[in-house]
Amino acid sequence: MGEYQVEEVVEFLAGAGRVAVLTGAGISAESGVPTFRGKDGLWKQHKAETLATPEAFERDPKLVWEWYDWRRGLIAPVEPNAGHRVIAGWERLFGEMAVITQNVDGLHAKAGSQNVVELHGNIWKLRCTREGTVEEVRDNPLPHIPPVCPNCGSFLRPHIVWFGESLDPVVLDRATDLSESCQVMFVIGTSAVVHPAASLPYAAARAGAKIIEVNLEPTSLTPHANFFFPGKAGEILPVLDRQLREWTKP
Ligand code: BV8
Repeated sequence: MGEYQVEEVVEFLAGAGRVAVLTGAGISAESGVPTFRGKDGLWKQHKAETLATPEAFERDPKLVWEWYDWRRGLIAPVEPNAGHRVIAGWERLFGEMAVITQNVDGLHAKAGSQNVVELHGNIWKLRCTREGTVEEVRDNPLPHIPPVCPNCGSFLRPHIVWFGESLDPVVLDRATDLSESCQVMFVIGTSAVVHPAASLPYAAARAGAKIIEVNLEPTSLTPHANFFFPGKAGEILPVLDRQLREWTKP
């Protein structure tokens, strides 16, 4: 990691009051959660359009639930990694700090982050397709596939935003406000291809924020970032954190 870059970033971060962190599947990769578009990505085994869409659920709720139940089983034993933990610690380091995540695995909260905006929902939450009620259900595996609402008997669906579905406007507004009011936005572990999440760093930059990207490889966002740290989030974030705490030591 370029030492000069770290110095520059730390110096800038030390003065930042409002920091936003946008994360994607890459922040959970070192915890063992497969990413979506990597070489062994989740979409490889299944085409997103065959599973993560309302049409797929309409057509075959059992198949869609088998995929989500399998993913819940993958995620259940998983622990947050050093990257999640550094981000959680930054809530006590910066004046205002928020995590905006595309991930549905709940690992930021498990690592201790309190201020988390889940753009695409949460794999542990189920929503009644008729009443719209949302419950957290941790059963793993689910006793019945597809699960049905105990109140009205309608199918329950994952409380997750599928392709072709709009994000919850309240959630998107909050994420947009955080992006447009921060002085620094970290963009960590995302291929930056899924909208509207991928547009948030541009909104932040337009509002004057510095963009710091951490990813194994460059993305379409990289040319627009002020700093790019190539490598694993679980290795890079602890180094940045140590230097930052050194720098800001009273
Ligand atoms: C919507 C839930 C209005 C499912 C997901 C504008 C332009 C272009 C397209 C569109 C647009 N507006 C809408 C669209 C269509 C679509 C879209 O964006 N398609 C893309 C693919 C082109 N968007 C939508 O449909 C959205 N809805 O806009 O509503 C509307 C309505 C109707 C018609 C049109 C518009 C809804 C999007 C939400 C979809 N749901 N997830 C589930 O999880 O089961 S998206 C899915 O992709 C996941 O949530 C995931 O988080 C997200 C993004 O992927 P990433 O997180 O970035 O993961 P990925 O594997 O791709 O990349 C991992 C990265 O990490 C890589 O870069 C890798 O290098 C890096 N990495 C790996 N290891 C590490 C690492 N980095 C650091 N350290 C490591 N160790």
